[in-house]
Amino acid sequence: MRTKVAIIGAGPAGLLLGQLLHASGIDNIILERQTPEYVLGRIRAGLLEEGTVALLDEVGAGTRAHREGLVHDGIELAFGGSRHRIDMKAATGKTVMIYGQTEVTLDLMNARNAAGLTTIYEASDVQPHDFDTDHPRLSYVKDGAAHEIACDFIAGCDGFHGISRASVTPQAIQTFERIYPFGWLGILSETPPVSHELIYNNHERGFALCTMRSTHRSRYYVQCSLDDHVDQWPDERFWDELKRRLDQKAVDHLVTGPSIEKSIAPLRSFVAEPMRFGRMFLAGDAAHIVPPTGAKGLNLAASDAHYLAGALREYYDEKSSAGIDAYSATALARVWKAVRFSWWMTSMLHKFPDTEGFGARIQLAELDYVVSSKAAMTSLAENYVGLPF
Ligand code: FAS
Ligand code: PHB
Repeated sequence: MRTKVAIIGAGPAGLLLGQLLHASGIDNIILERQTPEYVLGRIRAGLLEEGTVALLDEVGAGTRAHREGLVHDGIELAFGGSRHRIDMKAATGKTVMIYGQTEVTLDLMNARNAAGLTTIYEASDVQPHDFDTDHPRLSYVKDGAAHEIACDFIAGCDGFHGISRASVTPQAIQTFERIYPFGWLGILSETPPVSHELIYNNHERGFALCTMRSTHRSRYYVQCSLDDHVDQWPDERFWDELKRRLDQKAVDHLVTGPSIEKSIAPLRSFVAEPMRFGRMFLAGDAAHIVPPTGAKGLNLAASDAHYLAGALREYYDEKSSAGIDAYSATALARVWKAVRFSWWMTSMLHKFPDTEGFGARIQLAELDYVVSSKAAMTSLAENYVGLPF
């Protein structure tokens, strides 16, 4: 088999890249190790920047998001027993959209199928080869048979635990990492959200986030120990702990119900540099991970896909390598700003082992400054709605 761009991974990065390339007439094939159902079953992000929605529109996969997504003008920060609204639309003219990653992935899968593009699911032992030559290729196994795909370029969109970054010689890559001493325990429930916008809570017992997937499906997170296991958190314990971290108005409006999904995600900041190795490029979680506090993970996957598709379009249409030569630096410039913002939000809102005294006062001073300064609120808002591509 031969294609121009061989993509590893059918998550948001791979699927969006595939559609952007298709829109430019650039042939591509996606290899995915899981089934479509497994990929759709992963409950992850829920908030889209306007730029991400615009990319879905660009590839003809935004219709349902506009119909079903919830457009939010602001968020609330709760600390010290009171809530403070950050009016992001007033500060930036931009909004965000609540629309689950599962739905984004489904819409992109449907767009890809409608275009008759090739996605090989349950492809095992995917291996990138010779990406430091002009003849890169992918090998994989499907139904017990070995296969190869010759290509011009490889896009590693295979997430944090994928094969693409792992295939780079250690001397050629530099990584930067911060692992946080806690995780997020998330629950999905068919209950109306506690508020019409998101509430980020700094509490002495730990962080809590009230978010949603629709007007009848809520998503809540509480900061938990890395030693915790989901089995230790029956629904009743989750709801009790959440109530202890929310202000009274939120507690009064909270509708509890059985969990339809419950999981614990560890939090880390991670960046691999560069994001290009000869004829192999990394995009999305394959290259970087952010703590979900800033809602950036999925949106960074989208901006990487945007940059990489533009670079490859320039290569094929204008016979110029300027775009692909600049891809890594261009993508990393936006990645690091999002990594900084996600680290800052996480540092400001979570209970850290050493924040009993001085650290806790600094957090409250930071929060008090943010909600009482137009400049500080605008800075938070412009990062949250998404910096320009
Ligand atoms: P993905 O991990 O989504 O997709 C990679 C794909 O590659 C997967 O389908 C995988 O099966 C496939 N793959 C891996 N190795 C392969 C191989 N060797 N061969 C073939 N295929 C392979 N972000 C937010 O903004 N907000 C959140 O609340 C949030 N919560 C999260 C919770 C969890 C538990 C996790 C893990 C992430 C969360 N994220 C969140 C971040 C998440 O949304 C990612 O940013 C997003 O999935 C990135 O998309 P991709 O880069 O496509 O990676
Ligand atoms: C979510 O809806 O899952 C979500 C929203 C905002 C975040 C993190 C998660 O910062």
